[in-house]
This record gives sequence, C-alpha cells and structure tokens, in this order.
Amino acid sequence: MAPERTFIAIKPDGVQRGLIGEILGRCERKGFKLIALKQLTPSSELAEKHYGVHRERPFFSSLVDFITSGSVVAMVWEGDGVILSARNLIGATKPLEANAGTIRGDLAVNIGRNVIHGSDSSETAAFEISLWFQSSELNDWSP
Ligand code: D4T
Repeated sequence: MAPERTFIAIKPDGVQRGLIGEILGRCERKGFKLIALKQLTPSSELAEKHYGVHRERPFFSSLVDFITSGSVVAMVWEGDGVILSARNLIGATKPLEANAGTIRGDLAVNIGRNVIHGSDSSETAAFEISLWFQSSELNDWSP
C-alpha cells in the first residue's frame, strides 16, 4: 500500500513571522518525511480551488485574499498516520481553543491568521497535493 501523504502549507503570516524553521522542525522531529517543498505566492485561481469547499461561507473572500497576499511554503509530508497526526500537531482551527503544545496553540491567536494549513482527510490530501504540486515535484527518498 502506498504510504500516507498530506499537504501542509505555512500561510503568509507564518512566513512573515519567521516560523518556517520552527514548523519544519516540529514535523521533522515528530518523524515524518518531507517529500516536497516550495515557496510561492498563490494565484487567486489556486486559492479559490484550494478553499472551494468554503465558497459559500462569508469568510471565503478574506481567506482567498489572505493566502494570496504573500509567500506561502507548500509541502508534502509522508508517514504512517500523517494526515491525522499533522492535524494534531497543528491544533484546532481557532488558535485560542488550540491546546498548548500544538503549533496554533503555541504560536497563534487569530482564526484569520492561524499560521498553517493541513489536509483534513485522505480525499482532501490527494486533491490538495495534486492541486499544489506536479507529480514530478514529489521526491521519493529513503531515510
Ligand atoms: P485550514 O483549512 O486553514 O487548515 O483550517 P482548518 O481545516 O483547521 O479549518 P477550516 O477548513 O474549517 O477553515 C479554513 C480556514 O478558514 C478560516 N476560518 C474558518 C475563518 O476565517 N473563519 C471561520 O469562521 C472558520 C470556520 C480559518 C481556516
């Protein structure tokens, strides 16, 4: 069976605040394997597809405006149980409700500036990985 993969993105606030190394370190120390990483400012088209499930929500345009406002670090991580485990590392969507020890619990206060995104299911992960990356950008390597 193919190893589980998830899509993680450090949002523009995380990049601006110098949290790339902190976040990469937490994922590496947990034991997951980084198989793709790039920095980009997402287009509106990419952002609207990424947040497509929220299209009817009142905060949709602010989500798109924010994620397209600056540099994002997009990544694919691999490992057993990585989708749920990364969500646990990230913490609750509302940073003030996120447990201490999680990325949002330790590093954020505002739901609109919650530092990081992680796929929430295997279907979402497959969709997001193929949306943000070409298959040629995914690196197979053995630790
Ligand atoms: P992401 O997708 O950024 O990892 O966040 P979550 O998976 O934890 O949460 P989500 O999909 O429900 O929300 C996506 C994104 O929208 C922002 N948001 C959410 C917001 O600004 N206001 C809101 O009321 C909600 C529910 C935060 C994350």
